[in-house]
Parts: sequence; C-alpha cells; structure tokens
Amino acid sequence: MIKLYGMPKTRSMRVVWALEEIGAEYRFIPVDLVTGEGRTPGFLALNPGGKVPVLVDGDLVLTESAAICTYLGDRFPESGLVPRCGTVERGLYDQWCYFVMTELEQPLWTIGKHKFALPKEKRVPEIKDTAIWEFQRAAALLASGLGEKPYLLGDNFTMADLLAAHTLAWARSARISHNIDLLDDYRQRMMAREAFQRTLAVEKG
Ligand SMILES: N[C@@H](CCC(=O)N[C@@H](CS)C(=O)NCC(=O)O)C(=O)O
Repeated sequence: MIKLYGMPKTRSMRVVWALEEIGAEYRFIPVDLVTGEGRTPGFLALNPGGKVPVLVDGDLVLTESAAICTYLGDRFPESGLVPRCGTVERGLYDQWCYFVMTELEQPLWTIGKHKFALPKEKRVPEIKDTAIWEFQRAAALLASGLGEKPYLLGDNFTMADLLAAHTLAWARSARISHNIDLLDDYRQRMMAREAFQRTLAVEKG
C-alpha cells in the first residue's frame, strides 16, 4: 500500500488531497517535525533533506510535493487529474505546476524562511516587502491565466489547481493578500470539493 509521510498543515496536505481526489488506498504516517522526527536517522535515510512529504510506493521513494502529485495522476490515469504525456494539455499542466512552485510559492517560502525557518543569523527580515511584491505579481499572472475558466486548464480540475489552491490558502493563512476577488473565489471553489473536506478530516486525525 502507498505510504505518505507527512505532518498536518504542511505541504504534505497537497498529497493527502491528491490521494483523496484519486480515492487511492494509502497509509498516512505522521512525522512530527517540531520534536525532530524529521531529523532521525531512519527518516533521513528515506529523505536526506529531512522534509515532508515523502511518498513510498513499492520501491519508489519520492519527495517534492508537486512531483508526487504528478506521479500519482500518472499512476492512476483513470482519475483524469493529470493530462497524458505528450499532449498540449500536459504542456500547459506542467507550465502551471512549475509556475506555482517557482513563482507563486517561492516568495511565500522566502517570507517563511526569513521569519522562522532559517537560523536567526541568516534571516533578513527586510526581504518581506520585496517578497510580497513578487507574490502579488505572480498572483496577478495566475488570475489572468485562469481568466473566466473554472480551472487552470479549462473545464477539468487537475493537480495544477490543487497546487495553486493550496498555495493561495497558504498565503491567506500567512495574511499575505493579493487583493484579487477572482482568486479568492477560485480558492474557495477548489476547497469546497469533497476530497478537500476529507483531507481536512485526515489532517485532524
Ligand atoms: N519543495 C518541497 C518542500 C518541502 C518542505 O520544505 N517541507 C517542509 C514542511 S512544509 C519541511 O518538511 N520542513 C522541515 C525542514 O525543513 O526541516 C516540497 O514541495 O515538497
């Protein structure tokens, strides 16, 4: 059975949501990053980066939340959550996944790193204003890409929407606003999905 190592309210939530969308059988194995479980020799053997999520599927050990979501969509093609390789849709799907990871998420993570994640002596708190500006520029691009469509790729929900909605929710919980009603509406629609409601229940334990 697929195993997912994760911790509630982290990026592993993306993978719980992906698994719930697919309806795959899986076991959630909690890793308490606060008490140092991510730095134990056993966990470091699985992921030398000491981070969650980690997905184990047979002999495959996979890290990186976006890569895991895409892998799961490919592994369960009947879910229709990731377009088939070599298609126009797959090109656009990859574009949006990379955009979310490198443009939309990156400034949020920069703010987080300089607030709590980096060693104190490495933090540059003044970076926050620039990062907010970068986030707002990326959010505006996401909104124009979405336009009046229900989903980033058109009429069908894909893992790219899941990643985008999760990242928008991250911004909201960090009180970093983009002031774009279209994106608020989009995030709320994605999070009204039944699979997301089940995800919340799994995270609650
Ligand atoms: N790019 C990675 C980032 C993973 C990541 O940074 N996870 C955080 C939780 S959201 C973590 O495990 N941090 C623990 C640490 O850095 O020691 C992904 O998207 O999976």
